Amino acid sequence: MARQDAFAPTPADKFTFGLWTVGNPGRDPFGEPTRVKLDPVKIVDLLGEVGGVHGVNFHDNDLIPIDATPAEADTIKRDFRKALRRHGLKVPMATTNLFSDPVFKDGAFTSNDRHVRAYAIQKTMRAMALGAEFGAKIYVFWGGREGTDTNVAKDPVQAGAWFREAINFLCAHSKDMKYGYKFALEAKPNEPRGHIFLPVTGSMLGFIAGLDHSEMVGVNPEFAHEQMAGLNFVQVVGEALDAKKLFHIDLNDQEVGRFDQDLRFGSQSYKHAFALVKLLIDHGYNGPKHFDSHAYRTSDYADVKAFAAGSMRTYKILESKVHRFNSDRGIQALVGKIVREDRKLAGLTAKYSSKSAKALLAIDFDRKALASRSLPYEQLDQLTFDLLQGAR
Ligand code: GCO
Ligand code: MN
Ligand code: MN
Repeated sequence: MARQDAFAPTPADKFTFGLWTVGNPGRDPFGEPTRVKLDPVKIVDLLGEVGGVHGVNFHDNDLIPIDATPAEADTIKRDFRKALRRHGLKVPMATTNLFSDPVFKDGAFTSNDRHVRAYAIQKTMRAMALGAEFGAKIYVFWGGREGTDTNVAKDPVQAGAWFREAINFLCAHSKDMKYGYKFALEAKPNEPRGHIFLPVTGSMLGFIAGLDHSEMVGVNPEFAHEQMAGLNFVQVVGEALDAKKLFHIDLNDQEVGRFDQDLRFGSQSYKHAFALVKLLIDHGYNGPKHFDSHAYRTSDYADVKAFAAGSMRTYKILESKVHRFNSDRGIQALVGKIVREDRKLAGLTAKYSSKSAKALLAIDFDRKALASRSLPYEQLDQLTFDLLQGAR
Protein backbone atom coordinates (compact mmCIF):
# COMPACT_ATOMS: atom_id res chain seq x y z
CA MET A 1 0.00 0.00 0.00
CA ALA A 2 1.23 3.48 -0.80
CA ARG A 3 2.12 4.97 2.61
CA GLN A 4 2.28 8.55 1.34
CA ASP A 5 -1.41 8.42 0.40
CA ALA A 6 -3.35 11.07 2.36
CA PHE A 7 -6.08 8.52 3.02
CA ALA A 8 -3.80 5.70 4.14
CA PRO A 9 -4.98 4.38 7.52
CA THR A 10 -2.69 3.97 10.51
CA PRO A 11 -3.20 1.91 13.69
CA ALA A 12 -4.00 5.20 15.49
CA ASP A 13 -7.27 5.26 13.52
CA LYS A 14 -8.35 2.17 15.51
CA PHE A 15 -9.80 0.36 12.51
CA THR A 16 -10.54 -3.27 13.27
CA PHE A 17 -11.81 -6.32 11.42
CA GLY A 18 -13.04 -9.69 12.60
CA LEU A 19 -11.64 -13.13 11.88
CA TRP A 20 -15.18 -13.80 10.66
CA THR A 21 -15.39 -10.77 8.36
CA VAL A 22 -12.32 -10.81 6.15
CA GLY A 23 -12.23 -14.58 6.71
CA ASN A 24 -15.80 -15.02 5.48
CA PRO A 25 -15.63 -17.71 2.80
CA GLY A 26 -18.72 -16.52 0.93
CA ARG A 27 -21.31 -19.05 2.06
CA ASP A 28 -24.96 -17.98 1.86
CA PRO A 29 -28.29 -19.75 2.48
CA PHE A 30 -28.40 -20.77 -1.18
CA GLY A 31 -24.81 -21.62 -1.89
CA GLU A 32 -21.60 -23.20 -0.69
CA PRO A 33 -18.43 -21.18 0.06
CA THR A 34 -16.78 -19.52 -2.93
CA ARG A 35 -13.43 -18.96 -1.16
CA VAL A 36 -11.23 -21.46 0.66
CA LYS A 37 -11.48 -21.12 4.43
CA LEU A 38 -8.41 -19.35 5.85
CA ASP A 39 -7.03 -20.26 9.26
CA PRO A 40 -6.62 -17.44 11.82
CA VAL A 41 -2.90 -17.00 11.04
CA LYS A 42 -3.62 -16.53 7.33
CA ILE A 43 -6.33 -14.01 8.14
CA VAL A 44 -3.94 -12.01 10.31
CA ASP A 45 -1.36 -12.18 7.50
CA LEU A 46 -3.96 -10.88 5.07
CA LEU A 47 -4.74 -7.91 7.34
CA GLY A 48 -1.03 -7.28 7.80
CA GLU A 49 -0.63 -7.15 4.02
CA VAL A 50 -3.50 -4.68 3.73
CA GLY A 51 -1.66 -2.41 6.19
CA GLY A 52 -2.75 0.27 8.65
CA VAL A 53 -5.07 -2.03 10.61
CA HIS A 54 -5.24 -1.62 14.41
CA GLY A 55 -6.66 -4.95 15.41
CA VAL A 56 -8.56 -8.13 14.79
CA ASN A 57 -11.52 -9.35 16.85
CA PHE A 58 -12.86 -12.86 17.23
CA HIS A 59 -15.63 -15.12 18.47
CA ASP A 60 -14.21 -17.95 20.61
CA ASN A 61 -14.78 -20.48 17.82
CA ASP A 62 -13.31 -18.30 15.05
CA LEU A 63 -10.02 -18.95 16.81
CA ILE A 64 -10.52 -22.30 18.58
CA PRO A 65 -12.91 -24.80 16.96
CA ILE A 66 -15.65 -25.90 19.37
CA ASP A 67 -14.32 -29.48 19.45
CA ALA A 68 -10.58 -28.67 19.74
CA THR A 69 -8.58 -30.51 22.40
CA PRO A 70 -6.64 -28.42 24.98
CA ALA A 71 -3.40 -29.31 23.18
CA GLU A 72 -4.81 -28.17 19.82
CA ALA A 73 -6.06 -24.97 21.42
CA ASP A 74 -2.59 -24.24 22.80
CA THR A 75 -0.97 -24.65 19.38
CA ILE A 76 -3.56 -22.42 17.71
CA LYS A 77 -3.12 -19.72 20.36
CA ARG A 78 0.66 -19.82 20.09
CA ASP A 79 0.60 -19.47 16.30
CA PHE A 80 -2.04 -16.74 16.41
CA ARG A 81 -0.07 -14.76 18.99
CA LYS A 82 3.04 -14.97 16.78
CA ALA A 83 1.06 -13.73 13.78
CA LEU A 84 -0.35 -10.81 15.78
CA ARG A 85 3.17 -9.84 16.86
CA ARG A 86 4.50 -10.16 13.33
CA HIS A 87 2.00 -7.58 12.09
CA GLY A 88 1.65 -5.48 15.25
CA LEU A 89 -2.07 -6.21 15.52
CA LYS A 90 -4.12 -6.04 18.72
CA VAL A 91 -7.29 -7.84 19.83
CA PRO A 92 -9.44 -5.00 21.19
CA MET A 93 -12.71 -6.95 21.28
CA ALA A 94 -13.83 -10.52 21.81
CA THR A 95 -17.21 -12.22 21.73
CA THR A 96 -18.89 -15.62 21.96
CA ASN A 97 -20.37 -17.72 19.23
CA LEU A 98 -23.79 -18.52 20.71
CA PHE A 99 -25.51 -19.15 17.38
CA SER A 100 -23.70 -21.64 15.08
CA ASP A 101 -23.87 -24.87 17.05
CA PRO A 102 -27.22 -26.70 16.92
CA VAL A 103 -27.38 -26.61 20.72
CA PHE A 104 -28.30 -22.92 20.33
CA LYS A 105 -31.11 -23.52 17.84
CA ASP A 106 -33.58 -21.94 20.29
CA GLY A 107 -31.24 -19.26 21.60
CA ALA A 108 -28.58 -19.23 24.30
CA PHE A 109 -29.31 -16.97 27.31
CA THR A 110 -33.00 -17.06 26.32
CA SER A 111 -33.34 -20.70 25.36
CA ASN A 112 -36.41 -22.31 26.89
CA ASP A 113 -34.08 -25.01 28.26
CA ARG A 114 -32.30 -24.24 31.56
CA HIS A 115 -29.42 -26.56 30.59
CA VAL A 116 -28.78 -24.66 27.37
CA ARG A 117 -28.91 -21.34 29.23
CA ALA A 118 -26.37 -22.56 31.79
CA TYR A 119 -24.14 -23.96 29.02
CA ALA A 120 -24.29 -20.61 27.20
CA ILE A 121 -23.14 -18.77 30.33
CA GLN A 122 -20.36 -21.32 30.86
CA LYS A 123 -19.25 -21.00 27.21
CA THR A 124 -19.21 -17.22 27.56
CA MET A 125 -17.08 -17.36 30.74
CA ARG A 126 -14.55 -19.50 28.87
CA ALA A 127 -14.63 -17.17 25.87
CA MET A 128 -14.10 -14.17 28.15
CA ALA A 129 -11.00 -15.86 29.54
CA LEU A 130 -9.78 -16.45 25.98
CA GLY A 131 -10.38 -12.83 24.99
CA ALA A 132 -8.60 -11.62 28.13
CA GLU A 133 -5.56 -13.76 27.25
CA PHE A 134 -5.20 -11.67 24.11
CA GLY A 135 -5.79 -8.37 25.88
CA ALA A 136 -9.38 -7.69 24.77
CA LYS A 137 -11.06 -4.99 26.85
CA ILE A 138 -14.42 -4.87 25.08
CA TYR A 139 -16.75 -7.84 25.15
CA VAL A 140 -19.60 -7.88 22.64
CA PHE A 141 -22.94 -9.63 23.09
CA TRP A 142 -24.88 -10.14 19.90
CA GLY A 143 -28.04 -12.13 20.51
CA GLY A 144 -28.02 -13.97 17.19
CA ARG A 145 -30.61 -16.58 18.09
CA GLU A 146 -32.06 -14.91 21.19
CA GLY A 147 -35.57 -14.80 19.84
CA THR A 148 -38.36 -16.84 18.37
CA ASP A 149 -39.82 -17.80 15.06
CA THR A 150 -43.33 -17.81 16.49
CA ASN A 151 -44.64 -15.67 19.33
CA VAL A 152 -46.40 -18.59 20.98
CA ALA A 153 -43.07 -20.37 21.59
CA LYS A 154 -41.57 -18.03 24.18
CA ASP A 155 -42.72 -15.53 26.76
CA PRO A 156 -40.87 -12.28 26.01
CA VAL A 157 -41.09 -11.07 29.62
CA GLN A 158 -39.58 -14.33 30.83
CA ALA A 159 -36.92 -14.14 28.08
CA GLY A 160 -36.01 -10.60 29.20
CA ALA A 161 -35.53 -11.84 32.75
CA TRP A 162 -33.33 -14.73 31.57
CA PHE A 163 -31.22 -12.39 29.46
CA ARG A 164 -30.82 -10.01 32.42
CA GLU A 165 -29.83 -12.88 34.70
CA ALA A 166 -27.09 -13.94 32.24
CA ILE A 167 -25.66 -10.45 31.76
CA ASN A 168 -25.74 -9.74 35.52
CA PHE A 169 -23.93 -13.00 36.19
CA LEU A 170 -21.29 -12.34 33.53
CA CYS A 171 -20.71 -8.73 34.67
CA ALA A 172 -20.07 -10.02 38.18
CA HIS A 173 -17.76 -12.71 36.80
CA SER A 174 -15.76 -10.16 34.83
CA LYS A 175 -15.30 -8.09 37.98
CA ASP A 176 -14.45 -11.18 40.01
CA MET A 177 -11.76 -12.19 37.50
CA LYS A 178 -10.54 -8.57 37.14
CA TYR A 179 -10.73 -8.75 33.33
CA GLY A 180 -11.58 -5.07 33.12
CA TYR A 181 -14.09 -5.71 30.34
CA LYS A 182 -16.67 -3.24 29.17
CA PHE A 183 -19.67 -5.08 27.73
CA ALA A 184 -21.23 -3.85 24.49
CA LEU A 185 -24.70 -5.14 23.58
CA GLU A 186 -25.49 -5.40 19.86
CA ALA A 187 -29.09 -5.37 18.65
CA LYS A 188 -30.55 -6.81 15.46
CA PRO A 189 -34.24 -7.09 14.62
CA ASN A 190 -34.21 -10.43 12.79
CA GLU A 191 -31.94 -12.94 10.99
CA PRO A 192 -31.15 -15.67 11.79
CA ARG A 193 -34.34 -15.83 13.90
CA GLY A 194 -37.64 -14.53 12.61
CA HIS A 195 -37.72 -12.17 15.60
CA ILE A 196 -34.85 -11.27 17.91
CA PHE A 197 -35.41 -9.89 21.43
CA LEU A 198 -34.23 -6.35 22.21
CA PRO A 199 -34.39 -5.69 18.45
CA VAL A 200 -32.84 -2.24 18.27
CA THR A 201 -30.13 -0.27 20.09
CA GLY A 202 -32.80 1.83 21.82
CA SER A 203 -34.16 -1.36 23.42
CA MET A 204 -30.66 -2.21 24.62
CA LEU A 205 -30.24 1.23 26.19
CA GLY A 206 -33.47 0.75 28.11
CA PHE A 207 -32.45 -2.76 29.16
CA ILE A 208 -29.02 -1.62 30.41
CA ALA A 209 -30.57 0.78 32.91
CA GLY A 210 -32.04 -2.20 34.83
CA LEU A 211 -28.78 -4.16 35.17
CA ASP A 212 -26.87 -4.71 38.42
CA HIS A 213 -23.66 -3.23 36.93
CA SER A 214 -25.10 -0.90 34.32
CA GLU A 215 -21.95 1.28 34.46
CA MET A 216 -19.89 -1.41 32.69
CA VAL A 217 -22.47 -2.12 29.97
CA GLY A 218 -22.95 -0.09 26.80
CA VAL A 219 -23.90 -0.74 23.19
CA ASN A 220 -22.36 -1.85 19.91
CA PRO A 221 -24.74 -0.44 17.30
CA GLU A 222 -24.45 -1.76 13.75
CA PHE A 223 -25.36 0.30 10.71
CA ALA A 224 -27.02 -2.58 8.84
CA HIS A 225 -29.09 -3.76 11.79
CA GLU A 226 -30.77 -0.42 12.47
CA GLN A 227 -31.29 0.07 8.76
CA MET A 228 -33.03 -3.34 8.64
CA ALA A 229 -35.39 -2.01 11.32
CA GLY A 230 -36.02 1.10 9.21
CA LEU A 231 -34.22 3.42 11.62
CA ASN A 232 -31.82 6.31 11.05
CA PHE A 233 -28.44 4.99 12.21
CA VAL A 234 -27.03 8.46 12.74
CA GLN A 235 -29.77 9.22 15.25
CA VAL A 236 -29.35 5.82 16.90
CA VAL A 237 -25.63 6.46 17.43
CA GLY A 238 -26.45 9.97 18.63
CA GLU A 239 -28.71 8.48 21.29
CA ALA A 240 -25.93 6.10 22.38
CA LEU A 241 -23.42 8.97 22.55
CA ASP A 242 -25.85 11.09 24.55
CA ALA A 243 -26.24 8.21 27.03
CA LYS A 244 -22.41 7.83 27.14
CA LYS A 245 -22.91 4.23 26.09
CA LEU A 246 -21.17 4.05 22.72
CA PHE A 247 -18.55 1.46 23.72
CA HIS A 248 -17.98 0.00 20.24
CA ILE A 249 -19.40 0.40 16.73
CA ASP A 250 -20.00 -1.99 13.81
CA LEU A 251 -19.59 -0.19 10.51
CA ASN A 252 -21.03 -1.64 7.33
CA ASP A 253 -23.84 -0.84 4.92
CA GLN A 254 -27.24 -2.16 3.97
CA GLU A 255 -30.02 -1.43 1.52
CA VAL A 256 -33.52 -1.07 2.95
CA GLY A 257 -35.87 -4.02 2.50
CA ARG A 258 -33.14 -6.58 1.82
CA PHE A 259 -31.71 -9.55 3.69
CA ASP A 260 -28.78 -8.84 6.08
CA GLN A 261 -26.25 -7.77 3.45
CA ASP A 262 -23.21 -6.74 5.54
CA LEU A 263 -22.01 -4.51 2.72
CA ARG A 264 -18.69 -2.64 2.76
CA PHE A 265 -18.95 0.57 4.82
CA GLY A 266 -20.09 3.49 2.68
CA SER A 267 -20.65 1.34 -0.39
CA GLN A 268 -24.33 2.19 -0.55
CA SER A 269 -25.40 5.04 1.75
CA TYR A 270 -22.73 7.69 1.12
CA LYS A 271 -24.61 10.52 2.75
CA HIS A 272 -25.55 8.57 5.87
CA ALA A 273 -21.96 7.38 6.17
CA PHE A 274 -20.74 10.97 5.96
CA ALA A 275 -23.17 12.14 8.66
CA LEU A 276 -22.11 9.22 10.83
CA VAL A 277 -18.39 9.98 10.53
CA LYS A 278 -19.18 13.62 11.27
CA LEU A 279 -21.10 12.61 14.39
CA LEU A 280 -18.25 10.40 15.63
CA ILE A 281 -15.69 13.16 15.03
CA ASP A 282 -17.80 16.00 16.43
CA HIS A 283 -18.44 14.05 19.63
CA GLY A 284 -14.91 12.71 20.03
CA TYR A 285 -15.67 8.98 19.77
CA ASN A 286 -12.37 7.32 20.52
CA GLY A 287 -13.20 3.60 20.57
CA PRO A 288 -12.47 1.00 17.92
CA LYS A 289 -14.17 1.28 14.54
CA HIS A 290 -14.98 -2.27 13.58
CA PHE A 291 -15.89 -3.11 10.00
CA ASP A 292 -18.51 -5.82 10.44
CA SER A 293 -19.00 -6.57 6.78
CA HIS A 294 -18.27 -9.22 4.17
CA ALA A 295 -16.79 -8.91 0.71
CA TYR A 296 -19.18 -9.85 -2.08
CA ARG A 297 -19.53 -13.59 -2.55
CA THR A 298 -18.03 -13.10 -6.01
CA SER A 299 -14.71 -11.82 -4.61
CA ASP A 300 -11.46 -13.76 -4.45
CA TYR A 301 -8.96 -12.98 -1.67
CA ALA A 302 -7.23 -10.28 -3.71
CA ASP A 303 -10.61 -8.58 -3.88
CA VAL A 304 -11.18 -9.21 -0.14
CA LYS A 305 -8.00 -7.21 0.48
CA ALA A 306 -9.34 -4.42 -1.71
CA PHE A 307 -12.57 -4.61 0.31
CA ALA A 308 -10.68 -4.25 3.62
CA ALA A 309 -8.47 -1.44 2.32
CA GLY A 310 -11.53 0.22 0.77
CA SER A 311 -13.48 0.18 4.06
CA MET A 312 -10.72 2.15 5.78
CA ARG A 313 -10.09 4.41 2.80
CA THR A 314 -13.78 5.34 2.63
CA TYR A 315 -13.74 6.26 6.31
CA LYS A 316 -10.59 8.38 5.87
CA ILE A 317 -12.02 10.16 2.83
CA LEU A 318 -15.24 10.91 4.71
CA GLU A 319 -13.16 12.10 7.65
CA SER A 320 -11.39 14.59 5.40
CA LYS A 321 -14.78 15.73 4.07
CA VAL A 322 -15.98 16.26 7.64
CA HIS A 323 -12.97 18.49 8.36
CA ARG A 324 -13.73 20.44 5.19
CA PHE A 325 -17.42 20.73 6.14
CA ASN A 326 -16.49 21.97 9.60
CA SER A 327 -14.12 24.62 8.22
CA ASP A 328 -15.99 25.64 5.06
CA ARG A 329 -16.94 29.30 5.52
CA GLY A 330 -20.06 29.19 3.38
CA ILE A 331 -21.34 26.10 5.09
CA GLN A 332 -20.51 27.34 8.55
CA ALA A 333 -22.19 30.69 7.85
CA LEU A 334 -25.39 28.76 7.12
CA VAL A 335 -24.97 26.58 10.19
CA GLY A 336 -24.51 29.78 12.20
CA LYS A 337 -27.84 31.10 10.93
CA ILE A 338 -29.67 27.91 11.74
CA VAL A 339 -28.71 27.46 15.36
CA ARG A 340 -30.04 30.41 17.39
CA GLU A 341 -29.18 30.89 21.02
CA ASP A 342 -30.47 33.29 23.63
CA ARG A 343 -28.61 33.50 26.89
CA LYS A 344 -31.52 34.72 28.95
CA LEU A 345 -33.82 31.93 27.78
CA ALA A 346 -31.10 29.33 28.20
CA GLY A 347 -30.67 30.45 31.80
CA LEU A 348 -34.40 30.11 32.41
CA THR A 349 -34.79 26.49 31.32
CA ALA A 350 -31.39 25.07 32.25
CA LYS A 351 -32.66 24.17 35.71
CA TYR A 352 -36.14 24.34 37.15
CA SER A 353 -37.13 26.77 39.88
CA SER A 354 -40.58 28.23 40.56
CA LYS A 355 -39.03 31.64 39.85
CA SER A 356 -37.81 30.60 36.40
CA ALA A 357 -41.16 28.92 35.66
CA LYS A 358 -42.96 32.17 36.52
CA ALA A 359 -40.53 34.18 34.40
CA LEU A 360 -41.04 31.83 31.43
CA LEU A 361 -44.83 31.98 31.81
CA ALA A 362 -44.65 35.77 31.72
CA ILE A 363 -42.77 36.04 28.39
CA ASP A 364 -44.77 37.25 25.41
CA PHE A 365 -43.39 35.22 22.49
CA ASP A 366 -44.03 36.56 18.99
CA ARG A 367 -45.16 33.23 17.51
CA LYS A 368 -45.60 34.58 13.97
CA ALA A 369 -42.17 36.18 13.90
CA LEU A 370 -40.59 32.94 15.17
CA ALA A 371 -42.39 30.91 12.52
CA SER A 372 -41.22 33.21 9.76
CA ARG A 373 -37.50 32.87 10.53
CA SER A 374 -35.66 31.30 7.64
CA LEU A 375 -34.13 27.82 7.81
CA PRO A 376 -32.05 27.37 4.65
CA TYR A 377 -31.74 23.58 4.97
CA GLU A 378 -32.09 23.11 1.21
CA GLN A 379 -29.03 25.29 0.68
CA LEU A 380 -27.11 23.47 3.38
CA ASP A 381 -28.01 20.06 2.03
CA GLN A 382 -27.00 21.05 -1.52
CA LEU A 383 -23.67 22.45 -0.32
CA THR A 384 -23.11 19.14 1.46
CA PHE A 385 -23.82 17.29 -1.77
CA ASP A 386 -21.43 19.56 -3.70
CA LEU A 387 -18.75 18.99 -1.09
CA LEU A 388 -19.20 15.22 -1.06
CA GLN A 389 -19.16 15.00 -4.86
CA GLY A 390 -16.03 17.13 -5.18
CA ALA A 391 -17.93 20.02 -6.79
CA ARG A 392 -17.01 22.38 -3.96
C1 GCO B 1 -24.36 -10.39 12.30
C2 GCO B 1 -23.70 -9.71 13.47
C3 GCO B 1 -22.42 -10.33 13.86
C4 GCO B 1 -21.94 -9.79 15.18
C5 GCO B 1 -20.82 -10.64 15.65
C6 GCO B 1 -20.20 -10.12 16.91
O1 GCO B 1 -25.32 -9.84 11.81
O2 GCO B 1 -23.94 -11.48 11.91
O3 GCO B 1 -23.53 -8.37 13.16
O4 GCO B 1 -21.47 -10.16 12.86
O5 GCO B 1 -21.53 -8.47 15.11
O6 GCO B 1 -21.32 -11.92 15.84
O7 GCO B 1 -20.94 -10.46 17.96
MN1 MN C 1 -24.65 -7.84 11.23
MN1 MN D 1 -22.28 -6.82 14.00
